[in-house]
Amino acid sequence: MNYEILNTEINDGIAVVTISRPKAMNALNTRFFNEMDQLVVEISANKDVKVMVITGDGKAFVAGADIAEMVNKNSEEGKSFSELGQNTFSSFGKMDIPVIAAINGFALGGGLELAMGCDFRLASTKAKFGQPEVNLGLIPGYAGTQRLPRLTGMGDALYLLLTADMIGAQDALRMGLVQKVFEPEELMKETMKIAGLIVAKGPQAIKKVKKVVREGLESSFCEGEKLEAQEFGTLFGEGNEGKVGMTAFLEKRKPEW
Ligand code: CO8
Repeated sequence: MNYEILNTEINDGIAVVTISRPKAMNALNTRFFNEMDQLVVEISANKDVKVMVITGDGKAFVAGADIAEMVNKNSEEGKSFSELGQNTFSSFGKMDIPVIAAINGFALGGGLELAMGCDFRLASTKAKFGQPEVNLGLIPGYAGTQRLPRLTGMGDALYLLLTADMIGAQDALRMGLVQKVFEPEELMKETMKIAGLIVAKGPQAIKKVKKVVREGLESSFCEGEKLEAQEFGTLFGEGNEGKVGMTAFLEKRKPEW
């Protein structure tokens, strides 16, 4: 595919994907979703990539779904556009590798929903967050109504959804919407450091942490425990990662995955 909106650079096991439609504040259109779906397939098939980072070009991370594209949609088309984005953002959670959002600027509406589909979020002190859909007579359509309360709790989620207030990085940190905040010029450097920590770990263990946490949250505690025990067990046995990691520890050397 010829990518027009997504620029990808792969170095040292980390794929940095930059969303670039700066004239429209990186707003999400159909072309974006088609490109992202294809990229997820390609990155998932590339065994050299251990972490994916998503960031934005210019002063926005993503300022939402493309309002100019949405304005003329009818009810059926609106629903399809919602499902298109829901599927794309859910696909990040199904990838074996962690997906990190590096939020450089505005993360509004669909932009915040994109970030919430990632495994965790790092932000610049300049980042701004909000769900401004009610300003437009809309509600979030890319699972924002579902992911936001799961991340922040119901009070902060309903505050953001009902008031459309745009908040800064420190408030987002307090709400648990982002995990760390850095000065703008440090954001990518620090993101790469954090991604590098993950690259060095056992890839099977990383994959299973993500799977057990995500699937566990969708099931009961007891079912989650069973899944954990089952996946824990798979890491033992000849040649499996647990043996490699524990043997390396006992022999006082670095593991070779
Ligand atoms: N869609 C399309 N174009 C946009 C968007 C957007 N979401 N955001 C900004 N732009 C465009 C502007 O129209 C402007 O274009 P032009 O230069 O041609 O006039 C350009 O980007 C620059 O924007 P501004 O001049 O407004 O820049 P400012 O720095 O003054 O303001 C803001 C930046 C605060 C980000 C402002 O642009 C803004 O408020 N944008 C809209 C934010 C918003 O409401 N986002 C939510 C959109 S709805 C949504 O995301 C729902 C998701 C679920 C959809 C479900 C499917 C049906």
